[in-house]
Amino acid sequence: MADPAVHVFNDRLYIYPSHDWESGIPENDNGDHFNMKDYHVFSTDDPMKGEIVDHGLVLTTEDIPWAGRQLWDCDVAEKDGKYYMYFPLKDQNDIFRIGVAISDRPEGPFIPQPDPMRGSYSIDPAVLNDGDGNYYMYFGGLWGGQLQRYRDNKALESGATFPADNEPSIPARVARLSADMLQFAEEPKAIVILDENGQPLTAGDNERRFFEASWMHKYNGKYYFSYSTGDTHRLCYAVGDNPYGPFTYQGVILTPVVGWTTHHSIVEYRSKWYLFHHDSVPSGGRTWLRSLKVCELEYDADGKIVTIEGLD
Ligand code: FUB
Repeated sequence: MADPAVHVFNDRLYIYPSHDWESGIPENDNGDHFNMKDYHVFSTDDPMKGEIVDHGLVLTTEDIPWAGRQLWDCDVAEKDGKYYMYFPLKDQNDIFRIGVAISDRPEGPFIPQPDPMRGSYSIDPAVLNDGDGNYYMYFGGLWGGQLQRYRDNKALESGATFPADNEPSIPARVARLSADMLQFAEEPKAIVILDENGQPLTAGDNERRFFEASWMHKYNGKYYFSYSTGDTHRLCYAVGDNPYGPFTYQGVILTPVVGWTTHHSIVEYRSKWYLFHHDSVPSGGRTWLRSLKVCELEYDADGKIVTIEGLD
């Protein structure tokens, strides 16, 4: 399992990972080897030492009418007693879109909507419940995640375009969700990450710029946007005053792990903070066969996250 999205529902931790398997597809920069086709849900009341319950198969591509291939990182949000699973999946034209599936229970099974979200694109949806009735989706991913194919929420006629190294990097996106949780309530906006001089991170700043795997959590009233730097294999974060940003770069949460991808979620449970992530140690480094990990996460007195060593 990989790409854990973790939330507390009814005082229990629910883990929504991707489900890796050995499909035999050769590895390439488009991530074709991540050929996942279903999800399981897990739960526990003690992430470090407790029993982890596997709630079984909760959604498969066979149930999704518009499915092409590659069910990547999902997330789940609760509203008014219903649970909404957001998942990226390539449609039958091999374009990533984001779909929604609904359940009455956090452990599923989830019933998919007949069509993807209108205007959705790219991968890795992560949803913040801001606690005031508003829910925000953060999404996007470069290379195989296709984010480089879009500008201003429109597909580029020229196909993929990457900025020059000294230009602002391609940003993640955020959009508030509609009251029924099924669509964007507004045009997605760019997540701007500023450096220590108040300038947007540049495309050439590979060790700090956004690549994929958005996550958002709140700590002491601040908004912590965290993400993977992809080809430099770090989990980094930036802090802002509101769900849209801008966010100012703060540092590294997790140094590189075994395996190409790095992906995470951060959650508070029973007064402790946890980092969930994955690596490819149990599969002997096969980057498409990942396993979940969890450790405690600490903040210093200034609210900075203490960096965790990925190879520990
Ligand atoms: O699991 C497939 C992709 O790999 C995810 O969507 C990315 O975040 C990376 O972990």
